Amino acid sequence: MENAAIAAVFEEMAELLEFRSENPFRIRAYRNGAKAIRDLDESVTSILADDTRDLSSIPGIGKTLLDKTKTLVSSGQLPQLLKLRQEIPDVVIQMARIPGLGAKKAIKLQQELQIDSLSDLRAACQQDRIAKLKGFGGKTQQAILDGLAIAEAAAERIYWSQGDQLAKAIGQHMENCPVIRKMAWAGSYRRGRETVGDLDLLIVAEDRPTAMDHLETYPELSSTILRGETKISIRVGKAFQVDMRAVDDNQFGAALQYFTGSQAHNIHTRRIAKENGLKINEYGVFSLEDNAQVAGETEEDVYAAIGLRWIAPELREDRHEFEWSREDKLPQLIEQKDICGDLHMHTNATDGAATLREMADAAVTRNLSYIAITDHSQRVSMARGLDAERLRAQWNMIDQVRTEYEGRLTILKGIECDILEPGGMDLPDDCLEEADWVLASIHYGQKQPRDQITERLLGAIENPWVSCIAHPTGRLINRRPPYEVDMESVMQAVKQHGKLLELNANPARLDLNDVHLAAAKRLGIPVVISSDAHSTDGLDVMRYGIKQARRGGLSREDVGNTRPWEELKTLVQRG
Ligand code: DGT
Ligand code: CA
Ligand code: CA
Ligand code: ZN
Repeated sequence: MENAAIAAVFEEMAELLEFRSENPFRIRAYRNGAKAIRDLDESVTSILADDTRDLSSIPGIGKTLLDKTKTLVSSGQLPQLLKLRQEIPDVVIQMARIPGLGAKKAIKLQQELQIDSLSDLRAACQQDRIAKLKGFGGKTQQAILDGLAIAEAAAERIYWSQGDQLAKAIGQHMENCPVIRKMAWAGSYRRGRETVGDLDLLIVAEDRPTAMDHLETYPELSSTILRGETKISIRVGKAFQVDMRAVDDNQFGAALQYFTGSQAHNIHTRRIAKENGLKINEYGVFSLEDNAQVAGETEEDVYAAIGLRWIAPELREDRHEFEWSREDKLPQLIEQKDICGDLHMHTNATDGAATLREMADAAVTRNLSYIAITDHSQRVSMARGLDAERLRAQWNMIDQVRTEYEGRLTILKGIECDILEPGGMDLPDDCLEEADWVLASIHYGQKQPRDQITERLLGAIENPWVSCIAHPTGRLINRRPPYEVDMESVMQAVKQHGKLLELNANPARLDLNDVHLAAAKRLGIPVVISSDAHSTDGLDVMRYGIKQARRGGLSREDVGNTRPWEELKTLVQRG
């Protein structure tokens, strides 16, 4: 058994005994023993095996710990630990990690109020039951509530869109700081990951303490976690962490490259550097021979120094970017300005907030040349989904409105038609046939087995009038996993039947994900990026879809709605 493993067992013993408010000397004995063993540069196992040696002569390890260590090394287990783990429920350990609570109080709460989960704990606070408990009081109750929020928020990754809002607000605040000469966001936010764990800001400043002071005056700041000479970490709002690092001008590119990550990408760049007799880190690229700096000021220089073309941050996940960069095959990634239409949006005929004309005006303002109105079909009763009659009435209205927008905007007759639980479409074929654009999607029966969901999707793909599958996996980021579905078969069928796949740009959906998008591209399936807007402002989520598409490596050509409608229409096989 490794020393580290033995030390970890003693550490856990100490923690659990602490939960039980055991004798502090006993707790400390375990802690000291854990540290002694962790820091020991010889193997405890071999010392025990050597008759001439005495483990208990090592400071920190007394007679009791010697016996425990022997048991542990010979059997791989410590019965006392197993027993303690059974006695102390998980929720107590979770509660004890909440700032402002701690072990003793956690145990007391669990025992006296029968708290079984963190949501029980929150409820107890809200019902004022904790304030009434002996030894707690109103202040402690409030501290627990605050601590709960921090513990929960710190565990959650926020949507990229929320990270973006925060980054823009902090960026604006920092622009008013006169000592800052350069500033850039790095990390997962820059890579456009669908969720962001924390934000990473890099700056070049004439006076670092002043720049840090300025960050600390950010109005939403709730606390400073740590502050050193080059790095400061703060909490913003409920608990979100923002790191800011100050670097030298001639290291800026190297730092930006390093702190953009991903870690897997960085490990790969280090390997390439080494193969070229170079060393790469957050300070620059250096010659292994004489340590001279070869690059560092810009990212382009840094990549060039190790024989690579600059790689867009969205691609830096150590997937295919290195081979593409080496072979000069990096895709020219899609940009917002390439988009000319939006083929998924709702009006107040169903669950949207705006009228048909308001949506059309909003689309014109956003320089789109065509939109499809795709309200829900009847199965979605909660949204007052359209039956064939109401749908045809909407299309009549579109016929009238169309003339008003001639030469400015093409309004397509569309529908987001549900794929029913037993399979089949929610509206008859003769109705779907009259549409310009038919989205098929699943909103019910999402927990069905994989085969059944796959069959439903295949059925929709085979329907002659369906144009595109909307939000193909049904996932909601942080809230609902994708349904079980054989995406391989779905994509094959989409390809075979000449249909399209949607990338739903809603920041909570971003469905398809980056990996599926890369697969669609490989198979030559055109992807349509759509807002799924339920209001005029909802059209603006398009840019989150663009980010996701870039992570999937999509170029302009890979995306259907970068083409005029007349051209896009020919990509869809209908009838
Ligand atoms: P996040 O914050 O969880 O959404 O993801 P990142 O990628 O922003 O991760 P973060 O904030 O921990 O660090 C930012 C970047 O810094 C990361 O992508 C790569 C780089 N980095 C940080 N720590 C290490 C490390 O120990 N080794 C290497 N190679 N790179 C690191
Ligand atoms: Ca980060
Ligand atoms: Ca970070
Ligand atoms: Zn929709």
